[in-house]
Amino acid sequence: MQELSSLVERALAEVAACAGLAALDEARVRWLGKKGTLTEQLKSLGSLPAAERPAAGLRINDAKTRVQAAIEARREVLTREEIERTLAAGKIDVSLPGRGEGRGGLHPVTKARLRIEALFQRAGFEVATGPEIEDDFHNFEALNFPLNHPARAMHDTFYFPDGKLLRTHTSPVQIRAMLERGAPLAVVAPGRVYRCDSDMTHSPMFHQIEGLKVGEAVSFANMKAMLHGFLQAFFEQDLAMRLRPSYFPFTEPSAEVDMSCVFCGGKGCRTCKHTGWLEIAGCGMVHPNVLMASGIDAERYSGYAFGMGIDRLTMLRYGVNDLRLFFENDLRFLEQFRTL
Ligand code: 2NL
Repeated sequence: MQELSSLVERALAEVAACAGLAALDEARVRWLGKKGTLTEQLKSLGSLPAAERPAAGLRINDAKTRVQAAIEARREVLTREEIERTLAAGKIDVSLPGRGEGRGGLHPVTKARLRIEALFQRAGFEVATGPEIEDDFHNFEALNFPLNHPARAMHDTFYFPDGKLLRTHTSPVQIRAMLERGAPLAVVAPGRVYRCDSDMTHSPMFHQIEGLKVGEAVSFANMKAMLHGFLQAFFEQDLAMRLRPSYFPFTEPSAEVDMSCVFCGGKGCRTCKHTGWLEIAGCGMVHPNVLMASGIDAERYSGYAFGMGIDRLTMLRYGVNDLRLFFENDLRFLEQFRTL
């Protein structure tokens, strides 16, 4: 009896002295574990005379319960202390000054578009815009894509259930301009266009600018001079330009526009795949069917048209080598184009 109460005293003192949860658990094992001091006391009951066993058993169990309760109480205190410590370590001082607000700036694609628009405006073109959700007539039919024409497949189109579609080029804006204003006419149509295409160099949404000039004596030579002048102004350098025969349903004749590589000057490098040339636009004389579908007398008027990708022009002008940078809106990237 004397021995048991002094054991309990020692156990309670040890528990009270435990400074951490690990130490407390060690104390628990030492006193109440399988081979713990109090457990051993219970095991030694067998050596007592049978008459004394029930009373002794009760006392030992009472001792275990007291030690157990002390351990639980201590565990609660230590746990709370640990939570307080964790909270204090992770404390956020909400009165600290912030990192500052970024000043923002125009996206490089926007900067390039505005530059392109300004150059064409200086050459007498008006800027026209139109809806991104279009119908088959303005996106295809008026542009001389007959129904089931294979060229429609070239334009991996996003369709809505009602038959409407996301425009695959900004040509429909120019069709609308011709229908609304008639000839003569000179417009550029910049904007977002959509094609079901996505990889390292193709985004399903990209930016295009198309141009259209319709008048009584608008020629292929006029188009060639205007495109060459535009490219030299946009890149602020003397550039060679060449036209290669091509095919579009909405122009005849049609051509691809190449310019001498802005990085190597035509000597050959990675950007131009060692050809010295960069493919930069498509162009041609507006097909008479397109003029007629747009309410313009194709006997009296002729026109040229062209289209180019703004994203690619932006990459070449600012030396951006990865299209994905345009879509991440990483301020460290965008900051490099800030001019203010
Ligand atoms: C390209 C080729 C081109 C046109 C777009 C056009 C518009 C009308 C009538 C006739 Cl309303 N043509 N646009 C003409 C030739 C080429 O774009 O490679 N674009 C990125």
